[in-house]
Amino acid sequence: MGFPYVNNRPIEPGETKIFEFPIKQSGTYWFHSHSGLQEQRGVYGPIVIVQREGERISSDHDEAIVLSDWIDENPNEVLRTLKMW
Ligand SMILES: [Cu+2]
Repeated sequence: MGFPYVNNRPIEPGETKIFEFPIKQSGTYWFHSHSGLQEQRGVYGPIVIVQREGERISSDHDEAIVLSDWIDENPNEVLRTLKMW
């Protein structure tokens, strides 16, 4: 819901921010941080928006699985290396 210093001020550590926005479609999406290299450090996850009514797939339960690549290197070091090329 925005970028720090572009359309929002950063959310400080320990602070809570509630975003309100109209939901126009259902589906599985993901959220991720745009602060520094937090996304590369794992600040991301799934968001599942279930439609209120209409046709639904019947199941016992749903699970969201997030697949990602990972490197044990410091993200700042990875970025520094990428900028060398
Ligand atoms: Cu993004």
